Amino acid sequence: MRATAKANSNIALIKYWGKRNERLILPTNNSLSVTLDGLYTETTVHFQEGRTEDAFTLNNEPITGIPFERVTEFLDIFRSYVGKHNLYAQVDSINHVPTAAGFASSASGFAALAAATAKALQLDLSNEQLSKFTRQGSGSACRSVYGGFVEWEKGELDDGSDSFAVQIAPQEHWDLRIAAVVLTAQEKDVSSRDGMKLTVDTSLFYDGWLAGIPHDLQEIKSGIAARDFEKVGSIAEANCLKMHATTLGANPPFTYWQDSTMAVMQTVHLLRTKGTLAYFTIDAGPNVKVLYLPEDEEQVLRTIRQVDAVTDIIVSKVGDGISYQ
Ligand code: 2P0
Repeated sequence: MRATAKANSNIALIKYWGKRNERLILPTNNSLSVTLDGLYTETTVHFQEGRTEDAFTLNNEPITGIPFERVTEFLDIFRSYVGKHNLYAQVDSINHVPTAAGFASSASGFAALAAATAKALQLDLSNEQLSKFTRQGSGSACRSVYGGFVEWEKGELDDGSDSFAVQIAPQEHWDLRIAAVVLTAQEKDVSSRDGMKLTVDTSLFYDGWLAGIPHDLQEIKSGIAARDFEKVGSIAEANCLKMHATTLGANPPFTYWQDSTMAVMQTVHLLRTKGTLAYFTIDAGPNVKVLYLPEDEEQVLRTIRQVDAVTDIIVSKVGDGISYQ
């Protein structure tokens, strides 16, 4: 009853931003992501008869408090599924994702945890089923089950049985690069979970956000199918800006951006005015991810490194889905 799984992180080009059910983690809109090969989590789950509670280490450190509770509550979902309510596990994770603001370690973390748990329990799950389990740990994680380009279907049903991710194009479909730009920024003070809830509950702009989703999804999917980088990049950047606009219409208003965030955004615009196709996207934190084509790598990285606040750049290719050791 022991298994190890590795899951890559992912970056949303069409953002998940808001829940219609917080307990089951059901979203208000479909989202679409690229799986990243350079940022991943490896997790071993070992269920042992006779254990009286779970234990969790992250990067070899014992973890308690809320992060531990999220893991053990997630294991409860599997325990209920198999009807073994007193079967506890040792969970050991190694995170290869910088925990700095805006990098979704929860995506690779819960995908690796779900996959290792299912395998340790010898469950023979389809990717759709695994994605549904994973979703209940963290929404964006349900997309990390797959490699390549992935859409999370929000579903319509109250029980969440039709809310899971599907692959829309494999890793080999398109060789894109995604640079995660690390900034000398403060840790975010509004978590993505709290930020999206405040926005759904109070933002005057939230209806506008939802209204734009069908168009953005349709356009980006046709752009991915045609490998039209200008189309995909511009839709992704605009979608990110609309997501962040909702936070300014919330009560109280807030933003994830800092001076350094805007400095990188402006540098990406400058690259485009000089003829290099590069586009940014930003999650619930100050850091920026930049999309570009392999042939532009040197130009893009050299230009971004010139921004004062940039401390590191982590380059990813399009990654694959879950794997097992
Ligand atoms: C995304 N984000 O699509 C969006 C864009 C942040 C901005 O998914 O509450 O950690 O665990 O479902 O998945 C981050 O939120 O939130 C996120 P929960 P999650 O990637």
